[in-house]
Amino acid sequence: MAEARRGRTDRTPLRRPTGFEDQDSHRATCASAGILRGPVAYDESLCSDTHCSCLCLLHRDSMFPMLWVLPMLFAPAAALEAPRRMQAQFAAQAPRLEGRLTEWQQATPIAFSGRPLAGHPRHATVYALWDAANLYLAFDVYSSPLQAQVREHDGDRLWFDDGIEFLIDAHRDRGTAYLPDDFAYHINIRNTVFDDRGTPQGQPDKAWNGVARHSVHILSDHRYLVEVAVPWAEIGLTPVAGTTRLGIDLCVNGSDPATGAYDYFDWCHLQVFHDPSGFGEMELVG
Ligand SMILES: [Ca+2]
Repeated sequence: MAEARRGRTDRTPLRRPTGFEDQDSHRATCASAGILRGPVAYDESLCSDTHCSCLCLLHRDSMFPMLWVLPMLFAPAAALEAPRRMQAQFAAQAPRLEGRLTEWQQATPIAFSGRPLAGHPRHATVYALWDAANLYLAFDVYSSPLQAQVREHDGDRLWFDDGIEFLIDAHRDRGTAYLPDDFAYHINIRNTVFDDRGTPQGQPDKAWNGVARHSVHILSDHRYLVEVAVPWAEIGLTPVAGTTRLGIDLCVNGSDPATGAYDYFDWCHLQVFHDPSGFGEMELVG
């Protein structure tokens, strides 16, 4: 995933991929690690482009050891902000995941947006509900013309398809390591999933497969709805209104079918996605 909130000071330095010997393998390593996926991360010109943080690390260490420090010294106020917050409302009636937005009106939605992609505006509204069995999320997304290629579970490059992601830090540790209480779902508009969970070593493991229920409804050429029910047993918490809080980020991926241009936008403006220190917070209410 790619740029946003440059010069953050509220996190440890970007995770350095290891084992790369040239720029192509470096990019591949970043991609497989889920780091800095974005249009800039795959542009051949990026080795000299400060928009590509993964490649900047290469340059930072070898060529410009001081220049990259300066933006961090003058980080915008947003970098010092408290975590973003949202609420999940208790669901008097569980949503059926059948594409009915009316079932989500009991929630307090949040909205976030991205840069236009191929001239098309992009934004998302996310609804969160809960009951004793599940945490429920619904993503109502507007984007460029929709496309998706990946049909295999845990298929490579699924995040280049139109689709959504959410990442959860169940214990709200807000650490930089991606631990076993941290997990992520990527769901493209074919309703295909790439899911992973953290390990004791702090790395995402795509061999983990979750059991969340999910559905996708295409509402127009530019709009779709993804609904998800994540069991609390999978999250590893017993939900309590007014007490339970999760670390969470919400993301939308998209590629323009005419140009192939890719971009994402996320609620928390993460720079490294498998890094719970940048996640926002969700409180259960109701
Ligand atoms: Ca998996």
